Amino acid sequence: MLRDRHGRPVGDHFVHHGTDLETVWDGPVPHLTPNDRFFVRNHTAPAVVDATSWRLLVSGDGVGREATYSLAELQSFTSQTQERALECTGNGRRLFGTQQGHARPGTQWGLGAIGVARWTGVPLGTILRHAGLLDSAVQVMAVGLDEPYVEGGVNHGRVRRPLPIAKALDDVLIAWAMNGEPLPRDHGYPARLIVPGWVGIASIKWLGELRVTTTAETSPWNTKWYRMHGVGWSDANSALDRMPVMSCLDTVGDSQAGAISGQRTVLQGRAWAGEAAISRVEVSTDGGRHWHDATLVGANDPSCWVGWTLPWTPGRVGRHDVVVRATDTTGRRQPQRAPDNDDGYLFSAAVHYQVDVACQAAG
Ligand SMILES: Nc1nc2c(c(=O)[nH]1)N[C@H]1C(S)=C(S)[C@@H](COP(=O)(O)O)O[C@H]1N2
Ligand SMILES: [Mo]
Repeated sequence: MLRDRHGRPVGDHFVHHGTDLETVWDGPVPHLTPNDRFFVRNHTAPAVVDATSWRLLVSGDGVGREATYSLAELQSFTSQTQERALECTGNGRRLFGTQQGHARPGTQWGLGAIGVARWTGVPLGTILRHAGLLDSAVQVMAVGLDEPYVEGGVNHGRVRRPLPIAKALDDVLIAWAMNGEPLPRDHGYPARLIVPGWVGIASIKWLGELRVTTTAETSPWNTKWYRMHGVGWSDANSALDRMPVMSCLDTVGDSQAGAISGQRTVLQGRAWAGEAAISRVEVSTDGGRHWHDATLVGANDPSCWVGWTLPWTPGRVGRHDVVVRATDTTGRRQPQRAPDNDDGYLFSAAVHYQVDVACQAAG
């Protein structure tokens, strides 16, 4: 079997960006993303963890006592299984260049740095309370077991990011299973956080420690990266937590491009919105002059994605500028332009697709 320089099989339906893998679909997109098609974003190499000797350490001045948990101990608490999306903060970064004319450095993701899985685990709040969470605790620093991240000769330490206590106690899971299987190594075996609706970096993989504190601590992953930098951004408005509302077109009829003039076809896609659900998807086939309401298809749960469809009978042959935009249940609607920022985070603009309508083939 052919393998790339990171030891992964090639020809595996992913777009390879160095250590990162982007999901690509060439047809209808299933509601649940299979584990072997789920995007991968690794700062270094996946940690190699022996699950039998692995222990999760809960530490810090925000808990009554330091505690450790084996995988079997975590699994002895009442577990939950939740369908949740996981999306990289840089999802759609390539579009800052292709659609807005300001290419931004970093992994040039299209819209394939998101997936939805059924995650099984124990609520983070259950474990924090079991460890004697104090009322005065303000945050949890989740620390990964992958190798310290070194960039430009600077060692930034282990991948870690603080989570405010309110979110930690709300709907965060310490997950050990993904779509009914143990977490694959690339996705954080044996356990990771799942922080629904928030920037992907919050969902720390290969979880090693939860440092609970009564004062706010920072890490480079919420000061240097995963924060808006550039013109118009300041300390007051640049912190990142919830993901924006977003939508995409997946198929036109049976293919990704091309329909037949005069014949009815169907446009299909998905929409998602961080912690929210979707209230509306609109589609334009004339570059945004006229909009049509699409029909939402299937489950429409918060922190997940929903399908949409719209029948379409092209009125002419040639290139069409198809645009999709969604509105979420909190009233956020995708803008025409995503707010620019140096690192190309949170691309949220309505996406334009070129759809070529060919003449009907002769008999
Ligand atoms: N320990 C650790 N956790 C991590 C990362 C990492 O490199 N190391 N990457 C983060 C980022 S940026 C994202 S988008 C998600 C990706 O999760 P996935 O690879 O399972 O799709 O994991 C997050 N958790
Ligand atoms: Mo990410």
